[in-house]
Amino acid sequence: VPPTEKKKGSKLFALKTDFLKNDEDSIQKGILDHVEYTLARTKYNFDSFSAYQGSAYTVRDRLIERWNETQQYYTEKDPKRVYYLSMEFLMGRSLQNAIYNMGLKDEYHSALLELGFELEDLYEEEKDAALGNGGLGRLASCFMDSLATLKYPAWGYGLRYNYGMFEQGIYDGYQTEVPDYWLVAGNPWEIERLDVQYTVRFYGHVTERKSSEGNKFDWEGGELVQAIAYDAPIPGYATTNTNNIRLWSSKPHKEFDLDAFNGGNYLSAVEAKQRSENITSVLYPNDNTYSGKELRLKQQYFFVAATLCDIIRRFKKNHSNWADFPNKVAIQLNDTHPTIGIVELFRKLIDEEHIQWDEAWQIVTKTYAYTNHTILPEALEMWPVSLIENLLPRHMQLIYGINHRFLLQVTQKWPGDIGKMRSLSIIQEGDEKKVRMAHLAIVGSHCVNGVAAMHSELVRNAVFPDFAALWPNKFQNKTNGVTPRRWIQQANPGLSSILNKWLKTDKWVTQLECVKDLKQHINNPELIEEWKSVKQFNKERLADFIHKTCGIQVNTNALFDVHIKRIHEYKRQLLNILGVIYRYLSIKKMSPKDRANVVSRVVVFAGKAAPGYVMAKRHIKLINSVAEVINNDKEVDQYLKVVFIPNYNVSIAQVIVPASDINQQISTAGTEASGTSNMKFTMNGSLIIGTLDGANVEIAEEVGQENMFIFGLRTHEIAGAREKMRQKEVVIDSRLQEVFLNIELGTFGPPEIFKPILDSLMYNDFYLTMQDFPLYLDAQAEVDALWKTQDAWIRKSIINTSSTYFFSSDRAMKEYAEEIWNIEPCEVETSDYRRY
Ligand code: GPU
Repeated sequence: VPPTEKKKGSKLFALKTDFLKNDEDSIQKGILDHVEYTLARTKYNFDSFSAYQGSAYTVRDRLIERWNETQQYYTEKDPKRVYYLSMEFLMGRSLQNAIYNMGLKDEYHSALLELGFELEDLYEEEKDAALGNGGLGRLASCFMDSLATLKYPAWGYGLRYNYGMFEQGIYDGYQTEVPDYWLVAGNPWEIERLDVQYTVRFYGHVTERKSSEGNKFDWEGGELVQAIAYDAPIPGYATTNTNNIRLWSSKPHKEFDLDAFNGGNYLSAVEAKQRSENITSVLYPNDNTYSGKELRLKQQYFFVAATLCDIIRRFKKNHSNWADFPNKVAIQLNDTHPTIGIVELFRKLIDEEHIQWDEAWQIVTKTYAYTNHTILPEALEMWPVSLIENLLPRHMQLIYGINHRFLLQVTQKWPGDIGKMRSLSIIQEGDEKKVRMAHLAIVGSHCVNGVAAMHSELVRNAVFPDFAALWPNKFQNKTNGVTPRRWIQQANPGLSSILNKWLKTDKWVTQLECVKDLKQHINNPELIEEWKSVKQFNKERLADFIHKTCGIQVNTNALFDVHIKRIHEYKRQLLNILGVIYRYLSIKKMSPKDRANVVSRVVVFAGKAAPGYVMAKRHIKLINSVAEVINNDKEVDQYLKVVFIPNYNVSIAQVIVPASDINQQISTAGTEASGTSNMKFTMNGSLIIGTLDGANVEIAEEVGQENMFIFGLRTHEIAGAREKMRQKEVVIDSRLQEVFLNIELGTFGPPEIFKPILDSLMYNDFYLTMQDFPLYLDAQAEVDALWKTQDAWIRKSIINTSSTYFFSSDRAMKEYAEEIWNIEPCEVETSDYRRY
């Protein structure tokens, strides 16, 4: 062919179907190539960690292909997209998830076996990505898995913290915190995008300029910081669709202050620039509490400023009419953390795009929706006006304007009612004026949702009743969900095989409603036997882990009683450990004959306390002190063991959840917004001992209360019970008195250590631990009774698993897509025939 006839790019087009092959040999070659050319090690001799890395890079290659195909396809089709803005993504490990979702488990298994490695062992080489605290961050990750699996055009946006959730150690029973510099081991799951960078401004001043079309405002000066994008591909299950989580990292901006450098102080000028990197240094380790630090506000603004630049750039590729923006873009705020993004979009529309106030505000509110994750007052974010004024002067002006117009609406609805104005205002008056971020989020969104039916009721009727009266249609419920891929298929292979066998299909992985059919076989002794042996296998796996990490030998025939979550007074680990003490004292007092009837238990705790949360840390110390005494008491050896597993994280949860017989969901009624571990446990056939709080209520509706152990005060009884407590009318249960007495007498170590805990109960038992204590013991007695009839227990366990359809994050994401975002699936028509 003469050169002139060669079409530009024709070679590239011909290559378009030339994807990496997924057979065993190609994968194996890929692994060896990465060991040699990416890791620069010899392929004739490498260790497990290198094998993990090599495997991860081959997976990454395949993810990148799919990612490119997906994004190209979305660009072509231009569907409405959803952007999930979250300060936290608690991803855990990625290798197993990606291999399973791409359907390449067998290929990887045999490719690695020939190289001398077990795929399952390599999973353990991976460090958890822990860019989140707890439920809220893990929810975001489950949602991302479901969005990709359901083929929704979705993006996650967040921050790439250099330090994730701290690593917890336990020394002398106390929690210690070690920074989690997770990137030191390298991160094959991220793609650095040096071509995607934006500049973010802080501080500075606003200049008003007169103009014929009204005055213009310029935000100038201050400090500039650079945001760099890092992408993590999110593969859907059994689909080419591969979405993206884009995380921002802060870097010094190239512009510098010449005077500072010329002033002869070069080193300190460099140092000043270097400080911009601090913004994305560390994840704030608070769960359900507001910390009020300026750096946190900087993180929030940095996050949304970069994200909006990116979203708008993508929108502008195909559109020039701003009225189309809400038809192409839905933005979901994961709690109030990214709420300043409402003002940022508004600022860009007004100051940069020169759109009129009312029209701009319409665009903003049609675009945003806000999810509330807690009603605990200490978690509600309220930034001092002075802080925002200084850091984001233009935003503060706009917030005043937004509030002014909003309060006009309030006056129209309730003329002359100053009280209503005061309580609804975005600005809280007082010695120090504050911006109520939840109010700003409600005013700036078209939809506000809670995360479980009961929680959404409380959001509407107890926390924001006036907003609900003003905008009754704005409030919705979207009960949380968790992904059955990670939490059944990957975490519990034994259960997966049972499901595949008895349902005669593996469709349940994406259509969890299939598990209902398991109920037909509930009385089949073969199923019951298989169920028992899978649970036994999982318990042995956990027992090994406990032995490795804590040096404690536990009896795998015992009932595994599990309480794993952040340590918080409202979650009441204290109620549990006080119950354990009572159990211990009872066994000690028993005759040998009575002891023969005792149900052996292994009580497992795990969870981190915020480093500044003194009381929660004391609860950890109490648990460990009690464990120490019990585990070293030969007399109770076969009946009771207490284990605190340190450094709880996603991958540890994947081992604990499938091994549990019962799980504790015992928050004071009305305090836990939803809970999501309750869903994971139920899927894995663990029975809940719990209060009617959060999603437990809906789990009880699906599973049936007779298949759980529900106890305790109800939400509507809480106010009365608190009043009773304040009036000192509570009679302390005699069994609890005995527990207190033993703590005070030093049975579990120097009593002064635990005095603050007992005092907190005696002077202000806000979470009503004492009033629920007798009811809790009754429920635990029921647990023991049922355990003695193993087949009845197993049947209830099967019923739990088979009733969990509703708690799949697939269901949750469909509801969000249809009822809030108005988006549709956009299935990639893959150009590679070999895939799906
Ligand atoms: N949650 Br607010 C967190 O994990 N961290 C937070 O800062 C806030 C809420 C949790 C809720 O406590 C839990 O009940 C809920 O299931 C979860 O968010 C996801 O909605």
